[in-house]
Amino acid sequence: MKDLRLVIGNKNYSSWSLCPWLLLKMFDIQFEEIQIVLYQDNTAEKLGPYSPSLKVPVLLHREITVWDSLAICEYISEQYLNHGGWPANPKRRASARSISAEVHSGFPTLKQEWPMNCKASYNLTPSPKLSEEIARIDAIWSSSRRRFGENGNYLYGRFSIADCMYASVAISFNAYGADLSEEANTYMQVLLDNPFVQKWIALGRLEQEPLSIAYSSTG
Ligand SMILES: N[C@@H](CCC(=O)N[C@@H](CS)C(=O)NCC(=O)O)C(=O)O
Repeated sequence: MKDLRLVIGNKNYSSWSLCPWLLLKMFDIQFEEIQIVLYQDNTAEKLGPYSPSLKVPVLLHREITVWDSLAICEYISEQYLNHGGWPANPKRRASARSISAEVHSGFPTLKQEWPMNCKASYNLTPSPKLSEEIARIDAIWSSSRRRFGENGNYLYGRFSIADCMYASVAISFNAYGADLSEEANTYMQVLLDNPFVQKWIALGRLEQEPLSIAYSSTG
């Protein structure tokens, strides 16, 4: 058994599982992946031994359990990356933490109306509320790229936890056909071209669980 284990849900639907999974992959941290199929009759029973919240993701590190995507990313950054999961500069770090918290706690319409689905390919007109949320995310991406992105292609130049937190949004925007500014669209494409995001999408597409079950909860 590996020192570090990450419990995740269906790759096709579990947007929050993608965040710490991507961080671990990007920083080449070895871990064992435990996948639990969500929204089945026995899902709670299977999650019970691992997850106090009965949700995924959950990180198991020796006797320590960390649940909730952002808390897990923080823990990985602290324990394995010497805090390098965030930008080193305090101003950039504050911004990265703010936009990560914003997507973690916000954008309820996006999560409800355009949940991550690696198999989806639509061109949908968003509702007015969803359009507002898309515009806000577009502004976050464009402004971070413009102000802080000079040393690379990610929001703060080099890859950070903020990119992990927005990876599933890129998958949704691409899947449902969000109309973005050029800057935001370029960044979305950077996330979609990331080899580990591509791997996640490819594996998600192979999963067979029916949509009707997975759509019973936002994820
Ligand atoms: N705030 C939590 C949300 C976790 C969450 O809602 N996970 C979904 C899958 S992405 C889940 O476990 N759903 C199972 C359920 O609600 O029964 C996080 O960021 O980790």
